[in-house]
Amino acid sequence: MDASKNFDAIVVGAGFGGMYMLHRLRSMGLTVRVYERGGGVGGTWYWNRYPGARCDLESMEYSYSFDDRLQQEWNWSEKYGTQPELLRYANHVADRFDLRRDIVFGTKVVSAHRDPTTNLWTLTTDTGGVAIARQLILATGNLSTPQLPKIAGVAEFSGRTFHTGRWPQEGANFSGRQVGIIGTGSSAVQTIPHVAEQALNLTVFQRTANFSIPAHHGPLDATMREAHKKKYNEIREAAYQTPFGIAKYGSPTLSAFDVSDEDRQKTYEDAWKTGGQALLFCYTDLLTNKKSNETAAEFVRQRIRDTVKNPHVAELLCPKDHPIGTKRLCLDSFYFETYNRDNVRLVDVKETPITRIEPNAVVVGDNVFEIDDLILATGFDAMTGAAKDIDIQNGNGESLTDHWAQGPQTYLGLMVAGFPNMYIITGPQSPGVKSQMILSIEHHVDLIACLIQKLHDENFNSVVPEALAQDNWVSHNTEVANSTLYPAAASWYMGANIPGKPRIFMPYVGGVRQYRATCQEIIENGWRGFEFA
Ligand code: N01
Repeated sequence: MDASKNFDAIVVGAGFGGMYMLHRLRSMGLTVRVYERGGGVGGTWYWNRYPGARCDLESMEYSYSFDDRLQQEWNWSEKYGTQPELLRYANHVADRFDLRRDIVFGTKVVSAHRDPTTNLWTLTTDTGGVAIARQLILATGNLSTPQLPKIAGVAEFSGRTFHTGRWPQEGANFSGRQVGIIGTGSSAVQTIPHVAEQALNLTVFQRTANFSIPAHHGPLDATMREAHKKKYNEIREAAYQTPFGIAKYGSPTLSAFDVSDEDRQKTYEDAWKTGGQALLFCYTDLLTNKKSNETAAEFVRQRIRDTVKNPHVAELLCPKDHPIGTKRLCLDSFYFETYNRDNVRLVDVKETPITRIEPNAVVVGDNVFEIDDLILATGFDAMTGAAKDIDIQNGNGESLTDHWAQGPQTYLGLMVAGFPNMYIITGPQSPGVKSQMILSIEHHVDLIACLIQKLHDENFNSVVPEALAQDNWVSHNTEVANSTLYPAAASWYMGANIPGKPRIFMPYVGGVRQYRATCQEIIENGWRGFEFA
């Protein structure tokens, strides 16, 4: 066997998860190969280059904590990291820890087959490469497989077509162009104000109105930044003690109905002025009690009506079919204001869906909207798309796609029963997407590293979750979700945005604090639910 093809571990993906996993495994003395489909590191921030792309969590929190010198020396320039700055950060980390020498870029992993006799995984790539390793780590991301809408004629559109999640590296200029955009999720909400400023005109095709809160971006005050750095360790630990892993948003103590209407209104107004996700953290029961939720939802609808001058357009932009926060709350900069521009029009495609796309137009019923460019802000096959895109076979006659036919099943979002030595960073049934992503990534990478270290230390060949432990965890995940309002929305959390995808609520919403405590308790009980062989 060619020695250069053999590694202790293979990591798929060089986003924030894959990068830290590589660093962590290498520091344990393991040989590691990382495959990355993109031409560089950064994952989400490599691909999502659409105008206005930014993180919706503040940069001082949305950053690595594993290396104190890194967090002390890096200076974020803005409150919310812009895509270019986040990508610079990813590249800085790659340089600083000399990560690139173990990453093969521009290469998609096509298959991963396990040999049950040797317990080794063999991977093949779209460039004809083959690599073998005992440990396989999927750092493939939760929002990395763009979803193209199944609309008649979309492939025959003769102008330029963009997907927000595959934006061209060289950018795009829309000056003098008639642009159409399909979708009004987080990506569209950030893209629309920027394109509207450039384009001759912009037509927004909206199926579902979304709640959005002003981000109030701005430069990061150097004094505040330095003060934050001084307390970094404290703040990072405080984040673990909150439901969503964000120190800034602690745990509320009052129900929305513990206070008077006036006090509640004042609290919402303050949260609106703060911007960001603050509004969702005003009361304990906003995501569990429909009536409480409605108080926050109506507050936001009223802000939309105050902002958008045309009452008909304002009403179309008011979300009424899902509780606020049950779809990812969008953060924007002048999104609703954009609808006051003369060159922007909103087309409701809920009542009458898009009929077809013609080479130079989008047709909705009897109306033909001529466009030169089409932007698809139509989202992703979230949480399972990227893993299922690889032909993963466990060597006992089962593929991951078969195993997940009724929806994803994992133990702690970390491993899958029947698939030994295969780990997922922030997989389904983990808090990942419902938390500060980098915090959850670091937690998972550390757990995976501990498991692998245990295999080495105790001369085990493999680790796999017990089927019963997995079943119980999946049921618990569903029970927790059903005790909230989350399942009330047809969201990507539910797989509802992909025709035919099983509807199962995928993220763990019991909170970061509870999740970490559960993991800790499992470890203290000899990694209960894991089988070592
Ligand atoms: O995707 P989405 P996204 N006809 O799935 C519409 C993260 N993120 O890329 O709701 C008409 O939310 C679809 O309509 P509907 C964040 O977690 C973070 O915007 O299905 N419309 C919806 O409006 C976010 O939640 C940041 O009825 C069609 C839109 O397309 C996640 O990524 C920034 C359609 C898709 O919205 C995904 O966000 C960006 C059709 N045939 C993203 N098909 C930040 O950190 C789809 N749609 C700030």
